[in-house]
Amino acid sequence: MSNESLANLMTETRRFAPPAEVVAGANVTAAAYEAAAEDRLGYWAEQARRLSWEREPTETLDWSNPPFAKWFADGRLNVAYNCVDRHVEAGNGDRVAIHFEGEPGDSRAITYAELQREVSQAANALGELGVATGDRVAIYMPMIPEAVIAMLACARIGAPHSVVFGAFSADALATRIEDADARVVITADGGYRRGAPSALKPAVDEALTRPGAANVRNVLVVRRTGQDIPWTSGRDVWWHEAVGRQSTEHTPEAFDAEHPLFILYTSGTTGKPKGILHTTGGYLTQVAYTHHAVFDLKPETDVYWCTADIGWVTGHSYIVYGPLANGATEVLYEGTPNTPHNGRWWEIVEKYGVTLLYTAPTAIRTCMKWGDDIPARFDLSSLRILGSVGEPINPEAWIWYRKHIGGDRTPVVDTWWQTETGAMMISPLPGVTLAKPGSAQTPLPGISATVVDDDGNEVANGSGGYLTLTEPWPSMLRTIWGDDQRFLDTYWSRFEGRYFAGDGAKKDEDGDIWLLGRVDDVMLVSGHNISTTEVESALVSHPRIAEAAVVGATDPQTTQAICAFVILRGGAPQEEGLVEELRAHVSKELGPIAKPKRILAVEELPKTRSGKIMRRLLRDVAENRELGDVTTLTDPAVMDLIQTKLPSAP
Ligand code: 6R9
Repeated sequence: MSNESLANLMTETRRFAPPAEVVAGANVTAAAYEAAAEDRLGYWAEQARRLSWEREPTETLDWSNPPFAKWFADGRLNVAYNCVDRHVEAGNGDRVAIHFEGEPGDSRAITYAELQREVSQAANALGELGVATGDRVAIYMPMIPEAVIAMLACARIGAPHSVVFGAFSADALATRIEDADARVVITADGGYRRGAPSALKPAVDEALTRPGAANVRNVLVVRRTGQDIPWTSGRDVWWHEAVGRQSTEHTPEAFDAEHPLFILYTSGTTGKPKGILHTTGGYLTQVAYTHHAVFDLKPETDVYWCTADIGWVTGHSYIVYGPLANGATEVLYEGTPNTPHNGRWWEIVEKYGVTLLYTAPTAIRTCMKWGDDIPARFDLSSLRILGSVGEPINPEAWIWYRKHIGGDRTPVVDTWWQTETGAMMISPLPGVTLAKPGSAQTPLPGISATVVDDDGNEVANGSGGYLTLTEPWPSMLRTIWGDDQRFLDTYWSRFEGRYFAGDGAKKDEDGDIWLLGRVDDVMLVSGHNISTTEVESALVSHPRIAEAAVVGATDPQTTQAICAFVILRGGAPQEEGLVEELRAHVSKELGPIAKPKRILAVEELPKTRSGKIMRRLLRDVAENRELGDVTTLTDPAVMDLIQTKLPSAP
């Protein structure tokens, strides 16, 4: 974005007031914004009191060595105690913490009292395997309760975990084990995906043949599928044996608020993955607070479900730490949304009476593609708040989500945040905000964010630029594991004294924030910077389009030409004249400058496991280049499919 700030093309005028019953009982009201504006640090100090501290902090923020922050530095606490034991001590041991639903249909309800026993056993087992405070543990698991238990057991003994997506390759796992210098790996024989057992353990075995993984002493293996797996005796240990025989009691030790809690790797577009480091007190404060505020959680009555994988930061913050710190009852689902049928998610909502649902735009658009009749077969009337995270949610997908899942009654909260921010940063509040489909709208109370131009000056309302965070926040990343310099270069060098998020954004006439996608994805067309998100949203607002991915491909006349890959609603066949109609539609919605030069109908788009479209691969296709790294794709075969669709001439 060097020539001109982002063009501000899209206008969306629909508005949705919060429902009266949510307003009436809201956990957080408009007064919170005022309180936080008046005394930001005081506000966070108050939120920290949601937690049980062994030693209450007297200091809120130490910003004496920016951007290396210390929050609540003289406080001491144990994360697992906060997420489990204190709820049992408060008399809620019989409350279900986790309703586990396996993909094959097996299910298991785990109360807080049971969770306490199992986490204690796992903590004892890790101790027996010689895992000491500060040692790193890699977790490579399917979406089963033991994954959550393993994370909490690590937190309990102060051993930072590094969770690696179960779908990542042995290579990706090896790099992450090596970078964090993990001592133990926790895994499973396999998990169920798409109706079949899918092995995990062989990838661990392969990863551990690499020299960088030489410090791994033990592999703790959960038996989930019962499939045959290779076994290295002396090194490999069964979970049910090593954990099963332990005492169900374990005394949690308190750690400093800045004790490392976890490392989570995020793969930028270039370079080796960055190990994002999160610590204890500030992180837990902000995940607990935001989950309470944005989902308006009532732990006695709500049933919460976040569909993310625990290998993604959303799983860390909003399956494990936020909801459990708040004593929530939540659903944990192992499998895919279409196994054994396209209505599986909605069946689960009906079965458990889910009231709060948190998912990603990619999933919503996939459900749009499958058709409105599928959710209509289930009773979704228990739902009261719907959340979205991971990508900008196109206004049409937002409307569909509210209407077909939320019965045209529930607020939709579009939550912007990152692995690096640890917790939600920009989001409506369900009992306060007049909602605008497609906008994350307002920094949460206590959060300071704005949109700036190339020179770092705040843009006027109605203009676009770069999203920056202007004040430190409790759950901020503390550094990149082992690479302080890269931490400074990546996030703190672009704008003096501010955190650069890497996202384009605009402020509308009311000052509300609209996210416009990664800055790397912004297109330059005849001197205008145009956001991929806006063109995609315009395409998705056409009744025939379920999903769209837009990239700028090098073009001799216009620098870049807009190239769109679209998935048709209800599938092919593609009617004659559709491409022209779509181009005209975008032109009408956004103006002629945003009209795609090429539009290609495809069956699938390349996505990461967290549901983000990998536009750089589509750019490779559009520019007839060899494909870059595809290892973080959910399904690398998608790229072959797309390439066979490519007509030889534009
Ligand atoms: C939580 C998570 C972070 C990037 C972020 C942005 C995109 C996430 C969004 C959103 C628009 C939202 N993103 N939520 N864009 N609206 N509500 O996704 O973390 O995997 O690190 O990705 O995702 O581009 O910078 P992470």
